[in-house]
Amino acid sequence: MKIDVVTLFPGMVTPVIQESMLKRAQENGLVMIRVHHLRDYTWDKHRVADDSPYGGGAGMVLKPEPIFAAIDAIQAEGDELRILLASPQGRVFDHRWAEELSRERRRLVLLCGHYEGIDERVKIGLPVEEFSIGDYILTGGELAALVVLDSVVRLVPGVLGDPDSAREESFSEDLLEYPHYTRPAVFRGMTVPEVLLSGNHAQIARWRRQQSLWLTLKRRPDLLAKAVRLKRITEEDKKLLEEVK
Ligand code: JF5
Repeated sequence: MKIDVVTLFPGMVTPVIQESMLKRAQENGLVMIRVHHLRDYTWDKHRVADDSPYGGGAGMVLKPEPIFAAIDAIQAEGDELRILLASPQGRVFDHRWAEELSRERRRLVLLCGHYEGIDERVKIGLPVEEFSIGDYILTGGELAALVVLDSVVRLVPGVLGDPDSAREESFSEDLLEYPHYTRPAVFRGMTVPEVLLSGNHAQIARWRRQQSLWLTLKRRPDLLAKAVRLKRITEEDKKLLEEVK
């Protein structure tokens, strides 16, 4: 899978893709991530990619030419593109969308706006899909692009290297994760639940499912209601919940 990030601030993106899972995914040839500096697609003396808004007002707006030039340059390599633009006005990004993008055959381009925004002609003249990572305002699209990048790449087959975790994830879809523990068994007087030390795998699975259901009911009742509607909650699950209530 090929992913390109187009930004005026490559320094915000490059160190992140050089660490941890994103680094390994690239080393293993599962994804190719490239970062493009918008300034490299300017030709004026001072290489400016932004300008003040027509009609007045505070701040700067990203100019259309460098963005179109960057997209043209990526497209010239011959791949079909799917262009995503971070924006508070976009469709809310979620795990379903991440799964869909992880199966995308086209090259993904994450376009990062900055400052007050991006010249509207980018949205008119390029086939961009706007996505939002939530109801708050960021300084720029870089952090939002990294959120999408991370959540998509971890779903690319082979990246997590553990087919078990993907299967477990789909089983517990729409529920919050159960609590996790590692050594030591006692830390500052806090103990690990007995069942996790028992070696009884059926009991452990039951406890974890019960914890997930309970935590979801308490913290995210909207998610539990959805799981019930989608018939992802079994009669056994209902018994587990009654028991813990
Ligand atoms: C951005 C102009 C884009 O602020 C966001 C954002 C908030 N939720 N999801 C995305 O995007 C960055 C900032 C300014 C355009």
